[in-house]
Amino acid sequence: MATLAPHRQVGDLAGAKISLTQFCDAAQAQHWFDRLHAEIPWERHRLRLFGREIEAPRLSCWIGDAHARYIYSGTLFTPHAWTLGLHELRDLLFAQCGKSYNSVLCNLYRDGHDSMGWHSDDEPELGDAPVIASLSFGAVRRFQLRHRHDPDRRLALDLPSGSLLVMAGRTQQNYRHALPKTARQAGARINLTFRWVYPAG
Ligand SMILES: O=C(O)CCC(=O)C(=O)O
Ligand SMILES: [Mn+2]
Repeated sequence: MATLAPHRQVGDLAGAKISLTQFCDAAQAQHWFDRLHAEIPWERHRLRLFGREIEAPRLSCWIGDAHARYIYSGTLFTPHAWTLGLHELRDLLFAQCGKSYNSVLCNLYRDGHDSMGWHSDDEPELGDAPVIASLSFGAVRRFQLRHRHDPDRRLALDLPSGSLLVMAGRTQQNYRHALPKTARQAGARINLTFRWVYPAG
């Protein structure tokens, strides 16, 4: 796997452990995009934000082993069963990175208006130092990361189709990340964040 250069890196990213590599080539990425677009039962998730319920600005689906229940934005998600394609990708990630995952949050950004706000994936069921593997297929979108307290520690990466971003170590404790809207013309993009969820209790 080739290592891609970060698009822009500002300041010192101490306390974050991030790597960006190419998972597959452009033709394979297009194949995965088409297959996952058709195969995943996309849903409109409702999120709780500052006491109000809003519709998430993207389509999503929580998929995983039956016990991999996950509370996200104040809502408990019981996983859908693995699709064949996602199961295959889970096995490929294990072969390439040696990491096992029991769940994946799938997001479909239909165009540049769809987005994800600033957050950390720091729910207790992910453990202290989760290793989150994020695969992107389709339109290139900018991913931003910034330290919780130090504005000089931030990073912006344009994530190409077929890329694999891994966030590990104390990244979630120390940083937040986001996928902002873009005014530029953008086609659809699928992002998969593979996670290991510890069973409740
Ligand atoms: O779409 C992305 O690249 C980020 C997705 C993300 O942060 C998440 O699913 O928690
Ligand atoms: Mn996230």
